[in-house]
Formats: sequence, C-alpha cells, structure tokens
Amino acid sequence: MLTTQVSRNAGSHTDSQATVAWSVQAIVELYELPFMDLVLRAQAEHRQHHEPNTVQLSSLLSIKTGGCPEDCSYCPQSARYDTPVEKDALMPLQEVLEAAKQAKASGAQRFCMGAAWRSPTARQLDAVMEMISAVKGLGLETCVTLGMLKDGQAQELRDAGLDYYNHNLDTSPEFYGSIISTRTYQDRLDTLERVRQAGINVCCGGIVGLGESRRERAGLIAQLANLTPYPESVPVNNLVKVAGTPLSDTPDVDPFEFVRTIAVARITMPKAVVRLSAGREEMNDALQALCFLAGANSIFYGDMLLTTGNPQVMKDKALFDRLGLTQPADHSH
Ligand code: SAM
Ligand code: DTB
Ligand code: SF4
Repeated sequence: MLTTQVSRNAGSHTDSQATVAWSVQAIVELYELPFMDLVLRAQAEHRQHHEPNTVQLSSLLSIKTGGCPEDCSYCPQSARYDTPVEKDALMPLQEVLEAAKQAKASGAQRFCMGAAWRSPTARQLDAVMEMISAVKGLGLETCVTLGMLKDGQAQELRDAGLDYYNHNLDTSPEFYGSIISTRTYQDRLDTLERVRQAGINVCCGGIVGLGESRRERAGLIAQLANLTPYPESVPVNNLVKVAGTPLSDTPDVDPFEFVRTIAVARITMPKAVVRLSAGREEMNDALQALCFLAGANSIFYGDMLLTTGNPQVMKDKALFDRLGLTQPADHSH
C-alpha cells in the first residue's frame, strides 16, 4: 500500500537525493509567498532539473467514450449526467493508429489513450494492449488511462510496451468524497502502486477549480509529492465546465492561483514533468506563458482533449514560436 506522510529515500528520479515529506502546511506557505517570489523560486528550481525553454507534447485520444458508471462530478463522460457527450464503443485498432500517425506528423512525442471505464475487463485490456504495441511501433511514447487496475493488469500493460499510466488523485483526500462517491482515495492509491510496481512511469495529477479551498489544493500536492517516488508526470488540469455535470456552475479560480499551483508542483516535485493540461482553451497566451515560467513543461497537443476542445495545433505552434519554446531532445523522463 502506498503511504504518504513519512520521510524516506528516493525513487527513480531521486537516486542521489533524499526526499523529504512535504507537510500540507509547508505547501500552504509556498502558496502564500508573494507571487513574484514564488514564480522566481519555481523557475530557479526548474532550471536546475530541466532543459529551459522546452515543452513536451502529448496528444490525447478517447478510445472509448461516455457511459461511465462512475459519478465523478466534473466529468462529462459519466452515465449519470445528461451532457453533450454521446456514448461510443471501443474504437477499432486502425482508427486509433490513424489518429496516432496524425499526432506524430503534427509533432507529438507521446500518444495518450483514454477510456471511460471504472476498470478494464480482461478482454478490454487485450484490445488496448494491441493498440499500445501498434502505437509504440510508430515510434511514439505510449500512455493510457483506463481506470482502476487489478493485480497483474499493470504487468500486462508493461509487457505490451506501455511507457506511462495516467491515474489522477484529482483533489485532496478530505475533499474527494464531495466530488466522487463511487470509489475511494485508497482505490486510486492502490492502482498507482500496481503501476509503480510494474515499472511503468506514473502520470498522476489533479484538477484545480472543483470548488476546493487553497488548503485542499495544497493537500493534493502533498499527496503527490509524498508518493515514493513522486510521479514522473504531473498533469495539472483546470476544470473544463461541461453543461449537465454537477460542477458546471462552479466559480472560476483566480488564474494566478492556477499559476501558483503549477509553481508549487514544480518546487515540490522538481524532476517531474508538470503538464499544463485541460483548460488551455479558456486561457489566453499570457496566462499560458506564466504557467511555463512557473515550471510547466508539457502540454496536451492536438485539437481535442478527450471529449472537449483544446487549442488548435497552429495556434500552439505560433505561441511556441513567439515564446522561443522548442521540444526537449530527450523526452523520455
Ligand atoms: N476513467 C479513467 C479515470 O477516471 O481514471 C480515465 C479517464 S478520466 C476522463 C481521466 C482524467 O480526466 C480524470 O481523472 C480527470 O482528472 C480528468 N478530467 C475529466 N473531466 C475533466 C474536466 N471536465 N475538466 C478537467 N479535467 C477533467
Ligand atoms: C489528464 O490529467 N487530463 C486529461 C488526461 N489526463 C486523460 C483528460 C482531460 C479531460 C478533459 C475533459 C474532456 O475532454 O473530456
Ligand atoms: Fe468515468 Fe474517468 Fe469520467 Fe470518472 S473521470 S466518470 S471514472 S471517465
């Protein structure tokens, strides 16, 4: 079982360093720094561990959309809410491959496939394993997010060539029950442990703007930063408000609070790749530039997230040109 509050040594990123447990209070204190001090500290940390001015590109595809039995109150794919999302069966392998080829041609380095499942059956896993091997064969890194995994499933995915498994903690343990009732925080931690034990890179982050307090945001970051080791990849999503979901009218979080969250993730998980994830379509270029300054070094790239929109590829290319951002030479962290 993963535990999270104890001081301990190192994992894969931290071979030469001891990691120290982060208390929620210490993280709240980072949030409370003057904005410029916080961003400067995050950028300094960033430059010690990452090639500056580079941003990794991951493309997303929903391989199985909608009709999910879970009740995550932010999610347009839950069968419990009446949203614009239409339910669709698992996509055929050839269609997935076409999408992956297109993503590669646009410049993506990683291809992430998402399925609206609570957890995959053995047959579903077999079909996804074929997709993973085929996408890997194109020379792309692979990532999937399929819900909770049972014993043995993570090893099967690894054997198929999976590089990353995405499974988000989403929010703090205290706030979790107000957002999702169909699974527990511990269920999430158990899947993350299976992924880690199988030797697959962990992609795990959360969502800002669910109605959580700053302390609860700090609580999420503490959970992530205290995983041993902390995730290789940390997606920070801004809630995409979709009509019909229980959170569709949640008030916006101050954009600077979102940037602070990126900065705090960067400082507490210095070697992780921090992804500026969902919500970019609602952000202007200046806000995205601030996120990169605060230590974000990955984005979802391509015109769609899973069921909602993402900035057009041309628009992202133009932004990268204006900011002098390029892709990392080694994107295998
Ligand atoms: N069903 C699997 C699961 O929940 O792990 C995989 C797919 S699920 C859509 C992946 C992640 O997308 C969620 O954990 C959540 O962090 C994010 N997500 C879903 N809806 C979102 C929304 N409206 N805004 C921002 N992030 C969202
Ligand atoms: C993650 O943290 N964000 C992505 C990915 N992992 C799978 C999903 C964002 C979904 C946004 C809402 C939608 O498009 O359905
Ligand atoms: Fe299902 Fe994942 Fe959406 Fe939750 S976030 S309703 S588990 S697809």
